[in-house]
Amino acid sequence: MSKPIFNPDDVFQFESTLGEEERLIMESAREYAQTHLEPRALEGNQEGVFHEEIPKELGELGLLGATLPEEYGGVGASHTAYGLIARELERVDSGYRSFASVQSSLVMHPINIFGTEELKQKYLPRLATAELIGCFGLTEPNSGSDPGSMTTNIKADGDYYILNGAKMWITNSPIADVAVVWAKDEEGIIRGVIVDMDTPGCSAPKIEGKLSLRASITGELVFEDARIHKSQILPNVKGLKGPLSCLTKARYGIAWGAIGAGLDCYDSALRYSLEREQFGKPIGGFQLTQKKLAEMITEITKAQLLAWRLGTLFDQGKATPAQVSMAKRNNVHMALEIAREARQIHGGMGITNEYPCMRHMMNLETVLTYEGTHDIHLLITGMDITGLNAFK
Ligand code: TGC
Ligand code: FAD
Repeated sequence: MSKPIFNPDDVFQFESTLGEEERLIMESAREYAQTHLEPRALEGNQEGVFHEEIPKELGELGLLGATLPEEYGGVGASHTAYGLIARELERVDSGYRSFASVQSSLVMHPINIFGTEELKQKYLPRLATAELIGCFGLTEPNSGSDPGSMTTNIKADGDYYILNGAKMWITNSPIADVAVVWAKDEEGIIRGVIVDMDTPGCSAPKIEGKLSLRASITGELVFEDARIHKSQILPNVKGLKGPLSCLTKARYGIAWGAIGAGLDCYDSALRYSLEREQFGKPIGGFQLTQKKLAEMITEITKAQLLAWRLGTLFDQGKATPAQVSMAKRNNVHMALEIAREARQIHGGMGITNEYPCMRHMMNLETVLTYEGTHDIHLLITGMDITGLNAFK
């Protein structure tokens, strides 16, 4: 048996199952991310700046809302292709995968599945090109893991709703043209409202001082008697399952994205271990370093097979929220552990910005927390196993 060329991206050759379009999407996302995105993402992370020209570049390549039909600006891509886009963006920096997750899964997806034809025509093609930037407002200052306790509300007033409340930790909000906002109606039922952010009474102050996801822009959403036309409501969903079903799609993308961050750390650690010599030989020649590297690539490969299978289940309409929770939790934790191990292999150099491990590690602390914390996903798995709810 001839020895295969070792490709850390594809140890078990899942890429041989990709269709031509999936492969093209993966390659174009990778080429763009490595060549054009990386320099600005690294500088943006250092300076705490989101480069506002990048969304349009992603849009031009068809990387936003890719699973949507062409008539709404998508390319009708498979969920595996969507996952591979996330992997390639997060291989560079979680901040830009975050941007794409929100635009695609948390803004375009709910408008596509819960919106009227008029709303779809009005927003989706312009979101696909990033002519419009979107954000998703679920979390509030006193309502994080328990979004059902939200207090943001809408009250009917003729042809309008009056929107009041505040959302916290909202990716993209300071630069967003449009926000998908989840609010309770007068009966206490959660509804989705599409808010044009230039409406009087709407503001989005930026959150400063983040030590994680510095290349992403995060803010609040504040609504003070904002008048939103009733045609802006998402008519086809009521209750917490509306926002949670969007999260199911975005969490799936994160399960893929984390693999990209893990691969970048592994790749850097492997190179460093072959170059750096101590005790007269490369540190990659010591058993303890090899143990770290071998365990890293094993965990990445397992995580990727999980994500790949989940993508197939999504395309068949069979993926469950509990499967997504298991994959998001496992894969993000896996990537965070790899970032820490990779940092160790780089010794003192690992704490500098010459190498990617510490930056990925800091980013992944956010990824472990948003879209459902590590422990919340464990409790979802626990409920799936036992049928007993341990949240409340
Ligand atoms: P619970 O009673 O369990 O469920 C309420 C209704 O929702 C249904 N459901 C889901 N539907 C679709 N997808 C899911 N994943 C679903 N999970 C639950 C459920 O069947 C029920 O339906 P129905 O018809 O019976 O009404 O709700 P609960 O109040 O007990 O809460 C459950 C819990 C804790 C799991 C959930 O609320 C949760 O997931 N909490 C975590 C909150 C979270 O993930 N927030 C994320 C905010 S957005 C974000 O972080 C974006 S980061 C973006 C980026 O930059 O990438
Ligand atoms: P809390 O819910 O207060 O949790 C604190 C701790 O308590 C956690 O460890 C949690 O696991 C634990 N805990 C809570 N409940 C239980 C329980 N029942 N049992 C055991 N332990 C429990 N939200 C949006 O809506 N849109 C966005 O675009 C968005 N982007 C974000 C970007 C960034 C950079 C960050 C940091 C967050 C973002 N979020 C966004 C918010 C994110 O989803 C929340 O931070 C997350 O859901 C956790 O909520 P919390 O921070 O209020 O923590």
